[in-house]
Amino acid sequence: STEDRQSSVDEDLDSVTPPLPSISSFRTERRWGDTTSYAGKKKLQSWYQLPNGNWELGKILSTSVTETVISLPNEKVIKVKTEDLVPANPDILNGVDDLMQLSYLNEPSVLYNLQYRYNRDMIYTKAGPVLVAINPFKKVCLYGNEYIEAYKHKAVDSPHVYAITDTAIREMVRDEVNQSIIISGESGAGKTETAKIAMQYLAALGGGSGIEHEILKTNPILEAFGNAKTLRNDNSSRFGKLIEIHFSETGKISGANIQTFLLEKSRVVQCTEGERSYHIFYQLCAGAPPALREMLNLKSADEYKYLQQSNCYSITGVDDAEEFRVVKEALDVVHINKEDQESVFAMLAAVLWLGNISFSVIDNENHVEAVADEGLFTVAKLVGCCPEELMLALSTRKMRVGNDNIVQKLTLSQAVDTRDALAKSIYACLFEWLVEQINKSLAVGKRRTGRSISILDIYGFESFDRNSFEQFCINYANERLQQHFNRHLFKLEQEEYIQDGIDWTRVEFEDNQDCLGLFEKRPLGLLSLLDEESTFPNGSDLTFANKLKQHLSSNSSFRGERDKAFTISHYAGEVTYDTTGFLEKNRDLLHLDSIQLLSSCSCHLPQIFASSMLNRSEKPVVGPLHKLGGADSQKLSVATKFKGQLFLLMKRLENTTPHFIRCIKPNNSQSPGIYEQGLVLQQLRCCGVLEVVRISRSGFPTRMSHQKFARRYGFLLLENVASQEPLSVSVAILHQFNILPEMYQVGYTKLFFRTGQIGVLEDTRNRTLHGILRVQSCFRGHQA
Ligand code: AD9
Ligand code: MG
Repeated sequence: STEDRQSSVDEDLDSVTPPLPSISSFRTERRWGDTTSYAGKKKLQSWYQLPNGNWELGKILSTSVTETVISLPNEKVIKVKTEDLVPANPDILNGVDDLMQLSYLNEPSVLYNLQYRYNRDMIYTKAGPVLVAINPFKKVCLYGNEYIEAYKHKAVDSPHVYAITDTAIREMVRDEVNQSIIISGESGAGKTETAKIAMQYLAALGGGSGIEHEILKTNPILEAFGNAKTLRNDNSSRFGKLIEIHFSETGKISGANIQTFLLEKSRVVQCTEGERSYHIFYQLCAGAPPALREMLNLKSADEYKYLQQSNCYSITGVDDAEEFRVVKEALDVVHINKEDQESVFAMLAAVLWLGNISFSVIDNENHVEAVADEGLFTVAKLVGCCPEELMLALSTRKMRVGNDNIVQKLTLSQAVDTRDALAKSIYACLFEWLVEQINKSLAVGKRRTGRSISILDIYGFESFDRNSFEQFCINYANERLQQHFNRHLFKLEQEEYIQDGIDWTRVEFEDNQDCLGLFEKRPLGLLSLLDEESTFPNGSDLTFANKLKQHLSSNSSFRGERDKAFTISHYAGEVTYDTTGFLEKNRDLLHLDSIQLLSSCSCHLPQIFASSMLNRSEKPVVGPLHKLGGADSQKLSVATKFKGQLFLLMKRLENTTPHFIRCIKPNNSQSPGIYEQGLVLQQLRCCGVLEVVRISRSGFPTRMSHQKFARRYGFLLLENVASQEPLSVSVAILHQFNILPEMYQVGYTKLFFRTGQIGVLEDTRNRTLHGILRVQSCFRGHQA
C-alpha cells in the first residue's frame, strides 16, 4: 500500500493528539531519544561515510549550517561538514519490512535496514513491489510445511518467496491473467534456490495430480547437466531457465514446460583452475555401477583431459556418487527409459573420451592425424561409427572448390578445434534433447486452461575484469529485462496517479531504450554489425572492433577503447568488452564433416543430434559463409538466435503480471553472517532496487489522505478556516507553509508530494508539539 509511506512514524506520533498531549506522549518521547535537547534540532542521528566507503551512524552532538559534531559507534567524536551528512531514520523504523516505509530513502538507510534484518535471519524485505532476498549461506528456519500453511492461510505477512508466490496464484485466479515470477541477481546470489522455493510452494498449493513431483524432479536433472562449480558458486547454473507451470480450472497443476537459454558450452572443453565442468561428468565417473562402467569403458574423473585442466574434482560437502543415484531416479520419474538413460551416459562418456584423443604430426607442413588409441576407439564405439571415419572427420575437411571436391588436411590447432567443437555440440545437443524429453513428460493435458505461472531464473548483470561475448549476451538480456521492469513499475505508478486524478505527465522516468537501441538497431547496431562481420571470411575481432568504432561512436551509450575493446554504458554501470573470440563464438561453427559423421552413426542419439543441427542450418542468416569458406554449414549466429529467444521471452512475459525477486549476495566468500556494504550497494544498483526507490522519488512518493493531512497539521494553522472540510483545511495549510505548486498535487482522495516536502511540515509540527510538551511539563513542575 502506498497510501502513506510514513505510516509507522505517523502512528507513533499520532498517539500525541493535539492540542492536549496526554501522558502517552511519554512513550513517544523516550523512543525518539533525548527530549531535553530535542527542540530546535532537526535530526538526532545521521549517516557519515568513512574513508573506506562504509557508512556509520553518528549521533549528532551539535550542529550548524556548515559544521556538525557527531559521535560514532566507537565513541569517537568528530567534527564534519554538515553537507557530508546523510539523514538517518529514527530507531523506530529499524528493520521495517518494506523499504518504502523509511522516511529517508537514501542509500545508507536502505543498506542499514537490510543489514539489520539480515543479522536477524530476516533475509526477505520488500522494496515496494519488489522482493529483496539476501543469501543467508546457511540453513534458515523459514521453509517447509508449517511455513507454507501459514502463508497459505495468511497467518503471517512478513515478506517471503512464499508470500509473493501466493500473490501470484491469487492474481492468476482472480484476474484470469498469467503470472510470472522474475528472479535476478548475480552469480551465487540465490536465484536457483529461490526458484526452487517458489516451486515448492506452487507444488504444495497446486499439487494433487502427481505431476508436481515430476516438476520438482526436473531440478536435480537440470542442475546435474547445466550447473558447475565456479569460483563464485559451487552450484552455478550455466544456462538461463524459464519454467512455465500450468494450472487447471480447479487450481491444480496440470503440467509444465521448460525453456532454456544460452548454455555455456565452452565449459565442456575448457575450464579455469579451481572450477569444474558440468556436475554430471563427475557424478557419472564416481557413481556409475560396474556394468555401466564396463560398457562405457569409464575411468575415474582425473583420467580425462577435459576434467584435468582445472585440477578440481570434488566439492566440499557433495557426494558425487550419491548425486548420480539421485539423478538416475529423477530421470526415471520424468519417464526417460533405461535404454535412453544408457544412451545419455554413453554420450557423456564419448565427450570425455573425445578430449583424450590426441594428434600426431604426419608431414612437414604440420598436418596431423588422430592417434588410433584407446580414446579414438572408445569414442567410435560409443557413438557407433567406425574408427577410420572418426579419424578422418577429426583430421581432414572436405571442401568444394569450383566444381571439385577436395580434401584438406588439418593442422594441429585446426584439428583440436574440430575435436572440441564436436564435443561441445554433442553436449549441447544432449542438453537440449533432455529438456525436450522432460517437456514431453510434463506436457500439459488436453484440457488446457491457458492459466500459468512462469518462473524465470536467469543470469544477472555481469561485469568482470575481463568481459567477453558471454557477458555481452548476458548483459544484453539484462538490459531487456530491466526495461520490462521499469515499464512495469512506471505503469503501476501511473495507474495510481490516474486513479486519483493526478496529472502524471509531470512524472519523469528514465528509460534504457538508448542502450537497447545500441544493441538492436539495424543495420548499425551491435548485433547487426557483429553478424555482418561474422559472415566475412576475412572478418576478425579487430575488424569488428574497428567497425563498431566507425559506426557507433556517436551513440552516447557507446565508447571505443584501445586494443580491440569497447565500452557500453549499461543501466547498471559501464562495462568494457574485449572482442577477442567474439566472431568465433558468434559463428559457433561445426563442420559439415562432423555433422555427417554423427548422422552416419548407428546409435540413435548422434543421429538425432545431427538432424537437429542440419535443421537449424537451413535458415541461412550467417549467409555467404559457406560459399566463400567451403563446406561449413550455414546456421543462425549465436547472438541472433539469442536475440530471437529473448524476443519470444519478452513477448511471453509481457502477457503476464510480473512479480520481481532480486537476490543479493552479501559477501564473496559464500559464508554466513558477513555483510559487505559496498558489495550489497553495488548489487542494489545493478538489479534495480535503488531504481525502484529513485522512480518512486521522481514522482510524488509521499501520499496522505485529505483527512489525515488535515488532522495531522490542522492545529498549526494560524488563521481559522471558514470550512472545516478536510480538503479546505489541507489547502489552507499548504498555502500557509508556502509549499510550491509544483511540489504537490491534489488528488480526489489524497495529496501527493515530492520527496522531502512533508519534512518541513513535520519539523514544524514536532517543534510545536515539543513546545507544548515543555510548557506542560513546566506547568506540572510548578504544581509539584
Ligand atoms: V548462479 O548465477 O546460477 O551462479 P544463483 O542461482 O543465484 O547463482 P544459487 O541459488 O545457486 O545462486 O545459490 C548459491 C548457494 O547459496 C546455494 O547453493 C546455497 O548454498 C546458498 N543459498 C542460496 N539461497 C539460500 C537460501 N534461501 N537458504 C540457504 C541458500 N542457502
Ligand atoms: Mg543458479
